[in-house]
Amino acid sequence: MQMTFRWYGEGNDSVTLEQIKQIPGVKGIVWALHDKQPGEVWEATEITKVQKQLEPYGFNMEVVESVNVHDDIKIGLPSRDQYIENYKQTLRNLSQFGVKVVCYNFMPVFDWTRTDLFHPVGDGSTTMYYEKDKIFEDPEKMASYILEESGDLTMPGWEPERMAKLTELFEAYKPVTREKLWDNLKYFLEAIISTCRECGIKMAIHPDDPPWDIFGLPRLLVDDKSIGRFLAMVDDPYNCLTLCSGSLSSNPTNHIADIVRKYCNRIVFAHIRNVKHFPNGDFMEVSHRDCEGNTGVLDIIKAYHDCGYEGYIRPDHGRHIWNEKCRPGYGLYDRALGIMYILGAWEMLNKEKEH
Ligand code: CS2
Ligand code: MN
Repeated sequence: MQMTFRWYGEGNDSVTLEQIKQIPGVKGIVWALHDKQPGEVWEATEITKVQKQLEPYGFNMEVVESVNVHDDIKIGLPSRDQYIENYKQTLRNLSQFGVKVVCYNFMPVFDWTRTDLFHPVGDGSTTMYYEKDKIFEDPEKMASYILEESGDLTMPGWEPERMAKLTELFEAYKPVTREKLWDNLKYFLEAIISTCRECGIKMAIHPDDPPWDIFGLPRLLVDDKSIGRFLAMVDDPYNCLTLCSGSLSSNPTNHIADIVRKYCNRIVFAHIRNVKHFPNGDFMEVSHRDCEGNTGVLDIIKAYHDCGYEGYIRPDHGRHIWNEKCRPGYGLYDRALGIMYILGAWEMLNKEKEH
């Protein structure tokens, strides 16, 4: 496996490349052009800027998270074809810079959703929390809460420009049933897959987070069965998965290590996040240490190791510790601890295999 670290770019992240360089084992930066709107072409001149920033540190830029998919593609409007053409052009431009994997999601309207971004844990740290009863009935309220909490930093999937048009967006999604959304995902993938092959870029869909419908909007990638449906729907080696352990394990009936073993040949990007469940269905994000949560982090790492996983991996959300002021889930310290935990387990498994 190849260890990576997500970085939101200069002026858009409290973490610096210099700091990331000092975390053992990190080979690549998971990056994106966060000021681009979904549907816009990422120009080579803009990508070059990121390349120049990473070069002095020797980081590769092989994984992008995310190239966001325009709502018109998800809704299935006639204008989708132009946005798909733009997406293909972005893929061509990215391939000139050695990009191998593009992580994206197909969630309607919102990316991940939490009811508390800085929930006090009791030891001085804070973490992200999902309280079922607190999930705002009014999506407008939800959006303003998230935007308020994120301050000056852009939150992917919660772009203020899109949130300003929330009522129209919800209206536009009204005719989009679950089956329509599946059709629209298939249409999108079938349209871009030959470009992916030409460019040597694997599309790696991120599961829905949380893995259930919210605000009456359907969500597709939620469990073993739906992942199986997705891979069979466009059965192509360039149609792959970002296996986000934490997103899927927010539903306690999902067994992530089993999912890893079953679909390992189509997983190209692994997100390791640990979640603790409460009996009433609420959940909280915890450190990567296995026993702190219910995700089964060690079983998952073992499953990847048994499968001979050679893809990219990164610690996903961490807590906010040691008074760090950072993006929700994306501080330096807890994710660096997560990396040491993952590498420790991995290297021990390597050793065992040698003997
Ligand atoms: C990420 C997702 O922060 C996270 O939870 O794993 O937001 C992910 O980047 C997107 O859904 C992928 O498009
Ligand atoms: Mn993730």
